[in-house]
Amino acid sequence: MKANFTALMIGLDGSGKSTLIQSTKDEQMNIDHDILPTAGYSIQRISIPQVTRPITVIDCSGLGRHRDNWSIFYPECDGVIFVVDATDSKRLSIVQKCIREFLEDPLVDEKDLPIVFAFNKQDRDDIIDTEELRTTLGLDKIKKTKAKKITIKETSGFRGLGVGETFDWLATNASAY
Ligand SMILES: Nc1nc2c(ncn2[C@@H]2O[C@H](COP(=O)(O)OP(=O)(O)OP(=O)(O)O)[C@@H](O)[C@H]2O)c(=O)[nH]1
Ligand SMILES: [Mg+2]
Repeated sequence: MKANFTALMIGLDGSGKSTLIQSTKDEQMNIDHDILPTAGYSIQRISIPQVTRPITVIDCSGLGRHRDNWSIFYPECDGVIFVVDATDSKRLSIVQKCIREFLEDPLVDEKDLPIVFAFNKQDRDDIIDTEELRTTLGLDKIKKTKAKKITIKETSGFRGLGVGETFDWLATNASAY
C-alpha cells in the first residue's frame, strides 16, 4: 500500500470542491467564509481522523475551459471525488456529459479507480432528492453495467457533513494500490 493517498477532486465550477477541502481544515467554518474560484488547480495536504494515511488532494477548477485538464491527473490519483451541486437543476445535462466523458476515459476505466459522487450543498432546502439525482445522472445504470467501485455520498462543505466518510470510503477502496 502506498504511504500517501492522492484524491482528485473534479466537478463543475461552483459545485463546492474547494469548500469541502477547506471544511477539513477549519472546524469553526463560517457560512460566509470566502473561497475564491480555483485558478487552474491547487494541491493541498489534509488529514482526516478516519484515514491513517496522509492525503494529498488535487483540487481542480471546474470552469468549462479547464475541464479538459482533469484527465492530466488521472495517472497521479488513487481515487476521485466528483462533486455535484445537488441544487443546480439547470446544469444537470452538463454534469451528465462530464460524468460520461470522465467514466469513458480509458485510464479511469483501466485503473478501476474508486469514485465518490458527492451530492453537495445538502444544507440547502432546494436540494434535489438523492434518488432522483442518481437516476437523472444515470448513476444507477453505471453501477449495473460496470463493475466499478462507485458510491454516492451526501455532503455539505458548510456543515462538514459526509466529508470524512467520503475520504474514508475512497482510501479503503483504494487500498490495493
Ligand atoms: N449552501 C452551500 N453553499 C456552498 C457549499 N459549498 C460551497 N458553497 C458555495 O458555492 C460556491 C462555490 O464554492 P467553491 O468551493 O468555490 O466551488 P468549487 O467547486 O471549488 O468551484 P471552482 O473552483 O470554480 O471549480 C461558493 O459561493 C460557496 O460558498 C455548501 O456545502 N453549501
Ligand atoms: Mg475551487
